[in-house]
Amino acid sequence: MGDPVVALTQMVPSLTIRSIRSRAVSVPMRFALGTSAQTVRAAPLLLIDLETEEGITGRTYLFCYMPMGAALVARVLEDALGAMKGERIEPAHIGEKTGAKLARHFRLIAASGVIGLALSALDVACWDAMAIAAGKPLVEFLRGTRKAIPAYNSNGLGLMPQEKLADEAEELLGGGFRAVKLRLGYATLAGDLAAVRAVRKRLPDDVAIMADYNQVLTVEEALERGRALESEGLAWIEEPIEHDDYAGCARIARELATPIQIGENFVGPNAMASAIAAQAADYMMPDAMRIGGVSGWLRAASLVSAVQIPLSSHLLPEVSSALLAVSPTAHWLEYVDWASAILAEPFPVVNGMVTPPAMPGSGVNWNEEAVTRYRME
Ligand code: SMN
Ligand code: MG
Repeated sequence: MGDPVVALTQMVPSLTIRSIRSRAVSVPMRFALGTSAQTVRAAPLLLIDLETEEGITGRTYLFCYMPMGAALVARVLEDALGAMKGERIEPAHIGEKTGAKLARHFRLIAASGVIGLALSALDVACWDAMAIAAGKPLVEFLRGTRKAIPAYNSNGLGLMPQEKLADEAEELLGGGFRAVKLRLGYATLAGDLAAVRAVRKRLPDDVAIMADYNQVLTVEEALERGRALESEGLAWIEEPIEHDDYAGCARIARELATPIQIGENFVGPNAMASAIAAQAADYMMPDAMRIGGVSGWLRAASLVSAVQIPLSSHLLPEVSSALLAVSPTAHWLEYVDWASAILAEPFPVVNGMVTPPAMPGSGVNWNEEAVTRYRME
């Protein structure tokens, strides 16, 4: 099997990296996200403009988890420009040359954490620029078609009192969603069960419910809670334990009938390869901004395709729609509306499905007025 990135050596006008501009915004969330780790009420986003000598700008945004994350990534981008300025952007070059050069630049400090986020974001911005230069939507530039992908509504449904949870779950079906994601990890197993049942009872039977523990359990707790949840019909149980305990995940996946989902914390396709080798999960859901951008995603998609593991996305729905459309085992797109307020073009959800944007590139451009309103200092 050839490298899926190198295989995409299409004819694109040559582009040369000139500068990187990044701006941090904090966008209020309509639904707070109360995870077992912490509650997020505003989305800290870093908006990235990669400018080329040829006048084409590649763009992407990065969800930075906490406001400080945006400042750190911005600092990494400044440093990365030193290694990237004057480099050409081409599919093969971005993976094999510019990407490799950047990886070498950051090797000693390690290309993970905020540095990994920055490198992934740069990769996405480069692919956006290339697709724009070719005059094609990203999905077509990747040799796919603009097909609709099923999306689940991942806004809200954080840890909260049951009555409020059921009301919110119902509200989240607006836009025609037929699936939602519930955060679990209440203090007790009874709390988790009550939350799942409150949502299940309120929603139509055919609406799928995913559940995310955000790594809060031990293996033993996960087995106990997982067994108790077995008859609740969850579509999957996500990150029950520490994300990189693949042996522990494998044990849970083996012992529970409910599918186990992991992947948002895979840093680069090698992490996914290790998880696959360990049979750590039934489903996988890398985040484009940790797996290595478009280049990393394409490699990851080809890894799971070889073993027929269903592939879902994590955050960044606009770009992920194009990535899932070219992934042979595409499963669910995680939809969050956090960037909607600062995007120039809406990213519509129709009957719970999303379609990769039609405009050249990934479809990400800024609503400058909103950017000014939400700018972080
Ligand atoms: C999540 C995403 C972003 C911030 C916090 C938690 C979560 C998910 O793990 O999968 O949506
Ligand atoms: Mg998750």
